[in-house]
Amino acid sequence: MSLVLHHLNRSRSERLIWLLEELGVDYELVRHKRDPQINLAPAALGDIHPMGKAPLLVHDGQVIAESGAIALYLLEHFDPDYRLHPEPKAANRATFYEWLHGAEGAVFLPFLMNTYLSATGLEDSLLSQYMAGEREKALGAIEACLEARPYFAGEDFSAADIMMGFQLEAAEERGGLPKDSPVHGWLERVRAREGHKRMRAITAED
Ligand SMILES: N[C@@H](CCC(=O)N[C@@H](CS)C(=O)NCC(=O)O)C(=O)O
Repeated sequence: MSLVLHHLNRSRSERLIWLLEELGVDYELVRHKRDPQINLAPAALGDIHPMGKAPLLVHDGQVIAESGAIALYLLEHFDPDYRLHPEPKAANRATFYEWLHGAEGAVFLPFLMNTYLSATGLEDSLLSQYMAGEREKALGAIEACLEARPYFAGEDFSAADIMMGFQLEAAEERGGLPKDSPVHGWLERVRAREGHKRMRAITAED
C-alpha cells in the first residue's frame, strides 16, 4: 500500500497531517514550499492535480484533492472502529458532516477573506466591512456549538475538530477571539492530544 500526502508549508494541508497522525497510518509526506514573493504553491503541485493546490493525497496511484474529501476518504479506509468519526446511523453524524464541511464552506469564507483583504490592502473597503459581519456570524455559530458541547460533533473528539482547527488556530494567532470565548478551552483540549503535538513537530520544519 502506498499513501502519500502532499503538504504545502503554512497551509491547511496541516489538517491532513494531523488526521494521519491521529489514525496512526504509515504515510509518506512530500513537502512543497510557497513562492516567497507571491505566496502561491509551486508548479509541482499542478503536475499532480490541475488545481495545483494542497493538500493532495495519493493512495495507490489515485489522486484526491479537497481537504474534506480527503478526510472522509481516509476515515472510510483507515478508521474502521469509528475512533475519529461517528458511525453511519449515529445521532451526531449530521452534526459531524456539518462541521467537517463547514470548515471549507460558509463558516470558513469570512476568515479566509480576512487574509485576502489584508494581503491586497483592502482592509478599509466595503467588502471588508461586509466580511467582518459575516465573520461575527460564523464565530457566533462556532461559539454556540462549543458552549453546548466539548467538541464540534459532540462529546467526543472527531475529524470535524481537526478540520476546524486550522482556521481557529489562525484566528487565535491574529487576536481574533474574544477573551471569554469557549474556543480557548477547545484549543487547549485539542492541543493536548499526541496527534496534534506530532503534527506541530512536523510543521515546525515547514
Ligand atoms: N478547498 C481546498 C483549498 C485548497 C487550497 O486553497 N490550498 C491552499 C493552501 S491553504 C493552496 O494550495 N494555496 C496555494 C495556491 O493557491 O497556489 C481544500 O480544502 O483542500
